[in-house]
Amino acid sequence: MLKSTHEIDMTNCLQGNYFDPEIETLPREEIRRMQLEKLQRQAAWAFERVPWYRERFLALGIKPEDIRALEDVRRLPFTDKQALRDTYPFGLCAIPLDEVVRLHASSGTTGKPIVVGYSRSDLDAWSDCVARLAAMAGVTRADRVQMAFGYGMFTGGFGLHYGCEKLGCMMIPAGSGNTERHLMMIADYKTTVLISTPSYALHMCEVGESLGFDWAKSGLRVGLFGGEPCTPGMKREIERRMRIVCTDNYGLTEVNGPGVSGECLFSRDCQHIAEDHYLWEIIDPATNEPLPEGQEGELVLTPLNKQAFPMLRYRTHDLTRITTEPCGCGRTHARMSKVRARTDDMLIVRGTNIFPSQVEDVLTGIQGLAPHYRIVLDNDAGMDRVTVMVELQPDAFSDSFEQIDHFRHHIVDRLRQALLVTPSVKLVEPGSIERTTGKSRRVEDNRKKP
Ligand code: DLL
Repeated sequence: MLKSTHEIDMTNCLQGNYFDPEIETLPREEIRRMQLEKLQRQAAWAFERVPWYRERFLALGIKPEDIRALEDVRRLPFTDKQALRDTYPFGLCAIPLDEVVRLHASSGTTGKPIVVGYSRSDLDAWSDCVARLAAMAGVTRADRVQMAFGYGMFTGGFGLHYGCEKLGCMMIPAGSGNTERHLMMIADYKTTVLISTPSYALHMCEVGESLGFDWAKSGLRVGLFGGEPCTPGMKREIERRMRIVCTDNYGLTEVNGPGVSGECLFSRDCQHIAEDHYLWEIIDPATNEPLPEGQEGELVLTPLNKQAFPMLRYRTHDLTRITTEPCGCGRTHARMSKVRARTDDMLIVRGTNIFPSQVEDVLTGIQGLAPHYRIVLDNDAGMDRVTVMVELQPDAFSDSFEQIDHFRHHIVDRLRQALLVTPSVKLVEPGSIERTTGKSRRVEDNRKKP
């Protein structure tokens, strides 16, 4: 049976496939009432049990009782990665360590990882959030879900595993790597749902195609992708090649892991935030002031049910915008737009600010380019230089030097218009940019500091 993008079976994806309908369709005033109660409880919990928070409350001259309205969240202190580093490994823990039943960690770019612990009830709440996002993407208990994240300190593997298991799916814990074995399992076990980063899914497409794997004949129908940005171009590409519905889910270790938000099949470019578990704010990262609904800014999250490692106003550094407008799926929880950039991934090149997502937008809009690229920065010649290395699609390859060079100039022009900086462009052979089984690394900054 041939599946085309238009023939994708959406039966399970339509309205009604809720994990917890009562909570997911709660009127907004009731969501806010519930959030306030939980916020008051979390503030008191952190104040009473974590010296780091108590000190911050006292320094700000506030007490948990000062939280009388949801807007009072702004009176609470922010938490950031540095707080977790300063208190490494267990300084932010609010319960006796013998009640912590799991640890996860996220590797930072420098030094020690940040560590978070979970109580039994934290794990329960976490898997509810994940079961919900899977249901939103149309996954049901009839699905066979193949895991391509590693089972390790990264929250992706265990987090999505236990959530989908809670939904009642058949979990296939294949783990990361060994793409050929993944393909064999998809075929033999009639896997219907794949969990991975979007970049690994693209890599799977390539390996599959090189081995003659017939995606149309596979039973795969949904991708639960996350852990890194998925551009509209990547999404289209994966849907076309794997012939599946490609959905995106978002989360971060500090506030549990995956499960903060997930995509429903009505508003494909947004993700519903689990508002009974997370209070969100959008702030201007430069002034820390709140921004009006709909405006892009930094997402700040306060988990509302976290026992072991409570986090108040965690600065995610992720840029997004949020709407509370009703959604066609019937869910009332707010929706965040896809995270495309972080406040800290901005590159300053000769005084001009560049986001890697701007480069990606240009490249994915040009026919003949594969969605595999790398931005390399250096200052060997005394001045910042940007080189964009990008792969050609096999059918865009040409023996004519003039033709390739003309194409390259066209890409340089398009990048210059978007970035206001002129990069060098290197067109490289299909398959030559390193593939990863996890999150992809797009930027290589080799600039020497003065
Ligand atoms: O990546 C948790 C996760 C695992 C989410 C699997 C979804 C699926 P960390 O390793 O702590 O946790 O990285 C968190 O990754 O602040 C974002 O910058 C980025 N990120 C995660 N999911 C998405 C997404 C996990 N769907 C950091 N879109 C976050 C864009 C994402 N960025």
